[in-house]
Amino acid sequence: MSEEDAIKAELIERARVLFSGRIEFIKSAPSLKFLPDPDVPEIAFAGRSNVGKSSLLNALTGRKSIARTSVTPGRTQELNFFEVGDPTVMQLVDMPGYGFAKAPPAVTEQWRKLVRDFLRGRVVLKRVLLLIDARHGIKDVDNDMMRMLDEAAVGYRVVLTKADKIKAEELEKVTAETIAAARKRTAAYPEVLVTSSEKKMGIEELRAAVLADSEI
Ligand SMILES: Nc1nc2c(ncn2[C@@H]2O[C@H](COP(=O)(O)OP(=O)(O)O)[C@@H](O)[C@H]2O)c(=O)[nH]1
Ligand SMILES: [Mg+2]
Repeated sequence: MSEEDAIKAELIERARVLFSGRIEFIKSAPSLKFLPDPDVPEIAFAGRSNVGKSSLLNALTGRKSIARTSVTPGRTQELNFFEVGDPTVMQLVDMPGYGFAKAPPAVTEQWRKLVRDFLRGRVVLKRVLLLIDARHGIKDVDNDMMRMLDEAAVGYRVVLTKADKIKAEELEKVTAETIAAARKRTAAYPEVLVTSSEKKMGIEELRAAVLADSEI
């Protein structure tokens, strides 16, 4: 095994142990005044409603319902915080989904303010994982989100979800297109993670990335 592979294997194992241990829901914050104290590094998860964010959080933590998988997408407008580790070494933040077609303008505006203020003001925020449905690729609403992240200068990784839903050649194409789009962005990591919560694909790598990002 090369030294690089050994380092990677060590990180994957540490991440596996960490995420199989204590993970606890702390609170929902409907506005910034309800945020928990900024004591530990945070990694946030963002994406369109129905992108598979709750499922990915559940797969990441190996639990069935740490994050509720929704039947009515686009309803929650809160930031949900989860502590990881004992003692706590990081917090995961489940950000409210966006791009819900039926959302009234006032709800969209409230979402925008909450997310923008959080991204700009949260000093412990180490990275955002921006989830993109592999079937659809990057949409206008995702470009809006990427622009907000670039403007807030918050580093982010693009994560393709539901990779099991499309054929291998389609996945290859959407992955290449997504990498090309990420490379044009100022704050995006130049690689993408390809995942399926359903098939547990890419989950080890995702865990390792989250742990590594929390330690930067
Ligand atoms: N086939 C497949 N379906 C998925 C996957 N991840 C999520 N889904 C489904 O997509 C829908 C939305 O998932 P959810 O996690 O609630 O999305 P959220 O709104 O982004 O939190 C649900 O019906 C899930 O079962 C996946 O990796 N593969
Ligand atoms: Mg959800």
